[in-house]
Amino acid sequence: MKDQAVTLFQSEKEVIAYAQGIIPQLGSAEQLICTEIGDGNLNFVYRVKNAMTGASVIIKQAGDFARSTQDYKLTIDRNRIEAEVIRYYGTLTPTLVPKVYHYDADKHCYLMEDLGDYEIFRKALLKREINSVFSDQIATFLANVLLKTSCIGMEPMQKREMEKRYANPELCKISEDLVFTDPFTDAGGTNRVFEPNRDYVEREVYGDTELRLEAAKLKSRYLNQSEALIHGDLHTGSIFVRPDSIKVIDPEFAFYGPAGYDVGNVIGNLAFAYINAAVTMDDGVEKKTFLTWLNQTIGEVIDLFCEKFLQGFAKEATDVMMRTDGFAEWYLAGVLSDTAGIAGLEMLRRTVGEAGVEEIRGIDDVQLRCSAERYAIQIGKRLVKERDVLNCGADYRRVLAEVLQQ
Ligand code: SR1
Ligand code: MG
Repeated sequence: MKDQAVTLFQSEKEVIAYAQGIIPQLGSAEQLICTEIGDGNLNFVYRVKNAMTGASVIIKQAGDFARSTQDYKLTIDRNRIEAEVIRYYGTLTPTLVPKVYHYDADKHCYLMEDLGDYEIFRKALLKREINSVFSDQIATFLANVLLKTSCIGMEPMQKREMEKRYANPELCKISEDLVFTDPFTDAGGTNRVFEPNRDYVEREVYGDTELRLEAAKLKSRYLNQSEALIHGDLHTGSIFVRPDSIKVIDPEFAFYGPAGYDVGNVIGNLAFAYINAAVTMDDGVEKKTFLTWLNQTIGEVIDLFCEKFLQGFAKEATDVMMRTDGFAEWYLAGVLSDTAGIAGLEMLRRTVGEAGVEEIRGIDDVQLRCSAERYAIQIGKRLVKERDVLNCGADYRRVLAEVLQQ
């Protein structure tokens, strides 16, 4: 991708004029209100809404730097990848992603459906909202995407074309550093270790040579295992929820990588919600109900994913060799090993690394935050080290229960 001039929208008025030009049905410019609603690390997100009719659209624009840090100069091509991948996922699971209306390479932005009646899952979990469709719908999304973009559901020639189209080296470099390297080396001193836990982190993370070796093996899988068009950053901030529906957003880190990366990110981030609730909620019925649901949900995501993956495999696999008895189970075992390993790495990196999560960094009480971090580190280490024997939902629930002693 050649260098391209990067000019961000300069005012809300400019965004309104732009949106109105692309979608005149929104109404006249005087009726439109624009609000910047981006709360992520990288992009600018605008909602343009007609105050009278309620018609609205979301515009997501990529700049050439991260909002959260100047450490990463970023390609704006990630905006193309994101828009195209949402559209592609939409052909596989139409109800589980937003509709993309328009992509504009010159303005490095795209326009999509406003999911105004949804909320970010991380926020819903922090409000202790129970969602009874999440596990089933995310498992459907994962099984569909991870099968249908892989060598099982796609012809090799098409898959190789897709690998080129979505190579995404700059965004992968961020994950190579933040997920697989810095949490174990603190190279560049960019980790954000909570001072009261520094000795603990130095002993349990930096000082654990077995953990470092397993993280290195997982890094080589990330670099070499071109299995499926993965989302690449499927944490609970990349999922919108409503009581009856979920939508996956933000696949700007998408590339052909190990399928277990996405499943692992979902699990790791659900575990953060679990730890936060376990540590900060007052004992009582609400806490018990929420933790029971979350614990079941973690197990269900794994078990439903396996079920749907194997069902889908039977329908999708056409290659004579891949239809060999035992192949589907062998392939799934590899995905599950990566799932546990990545869930563990996500927990470690979001605790000690540069990019944290609100469930940990938002805990004000020093003692409670220390406890939450230690739980996350211990769960993370076990998931990484025991990844080859964590094969079903009950295995994850057991690890959670053993570490939190609940
Ligand atoms: C510099 S980007 C930091 C983090 O935010 C994104 O959502 C990814 O998780 C990345 O690691
Ligand atoms: Mg994101």
